[in-house]
Amino acid sequence: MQLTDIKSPALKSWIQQWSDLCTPDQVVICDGSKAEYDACCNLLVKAGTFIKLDKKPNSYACRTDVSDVARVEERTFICSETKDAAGPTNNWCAPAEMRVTLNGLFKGCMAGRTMFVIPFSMGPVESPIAKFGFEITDSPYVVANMHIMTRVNDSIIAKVDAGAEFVKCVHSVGYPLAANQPDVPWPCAPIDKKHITHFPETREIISFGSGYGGNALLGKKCFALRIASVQARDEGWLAEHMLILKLTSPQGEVKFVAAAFPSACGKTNLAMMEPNLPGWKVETIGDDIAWMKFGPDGRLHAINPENGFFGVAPGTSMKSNPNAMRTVNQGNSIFSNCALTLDGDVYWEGMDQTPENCVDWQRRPWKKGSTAKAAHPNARFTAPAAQCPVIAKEWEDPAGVPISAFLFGGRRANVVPLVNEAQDWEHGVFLGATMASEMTAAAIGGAGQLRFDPFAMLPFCGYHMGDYFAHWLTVGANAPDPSKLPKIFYVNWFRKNEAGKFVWPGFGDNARVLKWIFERCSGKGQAVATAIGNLPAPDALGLADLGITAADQQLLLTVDKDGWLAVLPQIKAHLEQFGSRLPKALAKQLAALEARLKA
Ligand code: SAT
Ligand code: MN
Repeated sequence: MQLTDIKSPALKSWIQQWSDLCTPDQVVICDGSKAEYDACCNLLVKAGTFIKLDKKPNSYACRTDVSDVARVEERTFICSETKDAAGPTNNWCAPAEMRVTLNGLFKGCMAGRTMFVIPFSMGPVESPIAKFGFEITDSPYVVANMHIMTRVNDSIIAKVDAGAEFVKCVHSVGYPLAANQPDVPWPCAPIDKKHITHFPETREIISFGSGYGGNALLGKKCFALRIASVQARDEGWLAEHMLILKLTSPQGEVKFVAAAFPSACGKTNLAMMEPNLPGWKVETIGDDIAWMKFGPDGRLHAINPENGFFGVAPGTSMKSNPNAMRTVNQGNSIFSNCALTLDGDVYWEGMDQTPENCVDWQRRPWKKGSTAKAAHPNARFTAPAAQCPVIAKEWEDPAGVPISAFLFGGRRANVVPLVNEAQDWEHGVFLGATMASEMTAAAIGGAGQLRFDPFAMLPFCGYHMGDYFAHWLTVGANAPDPSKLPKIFYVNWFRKNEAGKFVWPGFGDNARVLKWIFERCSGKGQAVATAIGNLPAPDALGLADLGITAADQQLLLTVDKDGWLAVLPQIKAHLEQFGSRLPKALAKQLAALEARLKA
């Protein structure tokens, strides 16, 4: 396919305009084929970016520049027309001003490189919940990863020619090549030149200077969360930072659950969990993002807009997440910033076996027992979702799956019990809006200070967070049948006792909590109403065989009123930052919680 074959004037002129500015050597319209994927990987092997693995079929290890290893939140901007529209939790820049900056940065930035134009769909192409995007990029690493993470398909061009909408994504590594200048294995720009920018009103993403993860694979956080959250607000649906799982009871009854947790709280592990409960089954729909709309049945239906997993490698093992290991072991995967074993496999901290020797993520020799990390802590695997041995058969259903329950949670050593059911939708929105994790002693603020991450959307909401809360309330209020709204729960797998030990085993035993949630959604499952919500009745979780002491069970299953009263001022201060845009209903919820705790 050539640029001249594209009929849509909007698409064609957009590509032409960027190619004129970036001056690449050539423009390639991608088709999503296996041949194209292989060609990109071969190109990357030749460039020294990729190393083909001997031990995993069709898989590659990749090392980035040491300065380009994670998302850069301080270089991420929401360029809405007004600062107020971006709200207090986003970096804002006036769109006109940012466009001047970006024009300067992009001028000639693809010299000596190929400009790829990637047509992709977030979600199954035929789904009424899916959306299309085009990503312009000068990085074959991005093309290869987008092949796994999204549905790259040139049939989307005909749909856009026929009038379908698309989100415009532009990316450059920001490392032009002069004539005869040799390339480096990981081209990128210095930190002060990196810009991850979003223009919500025009549904545009423009990203400069980084080749990594969420900075460069623009379908993921930039489109599927920051831009999609704005589309969802405008169009009356939800774009959320949530895993989606399918839960089947021993009787064969099925419920779908979506869960929002901040980074490093085990979303991928929960999505692929092997239950420690005979007869119960967990299968995966998605591990990071959920898009949800009401279906004709009046229920909220979710799709996973992604096509693969971009999972954190360190800590992933046959013990913590066997199904993730089985997924990557099938091959067809890209490993970024992992260590390389001498026999051509990857290694990371927390894996089941540690090799005597390997080459670390910075290409230095590494020995077992070394204090330095072999893999970067944010090392990632990119793997096709279809390869997951527990992928649910419904995962590509264009209609999405009907959600019965939402789970929210964070890492809380104190105060917050194992599981708590919201009294109703509005109370559930309050729980989502006040989601928090404790900061460790190492972080600024110190131990015991809460870091609030509402709905796990803090770095991903493309507009004012106060308006986002209001949107959640509106979705509940406008539900075609309020009795069919998902029930909302708050969970905490990370409670510790006075000895500083985790009191909940987690992992496969989290299924016991899922079981109770399942039963609550069926109108069964015993609960007691408390000041903070509905907690499992004694024995409702059936913990007898877990060997948890009575004192520790108390921590998991009762309300620490003094602890709650002590954190209320932090919750209050958190909500107050949204000023007049904090929905009245949430201020009311806070006052009611305080009254119940003091009663
Ligand atoms: O780099 S990503 O944004 O894709 C992953 C993450 O940081 O959560
Ligand atoms: Mn995520």
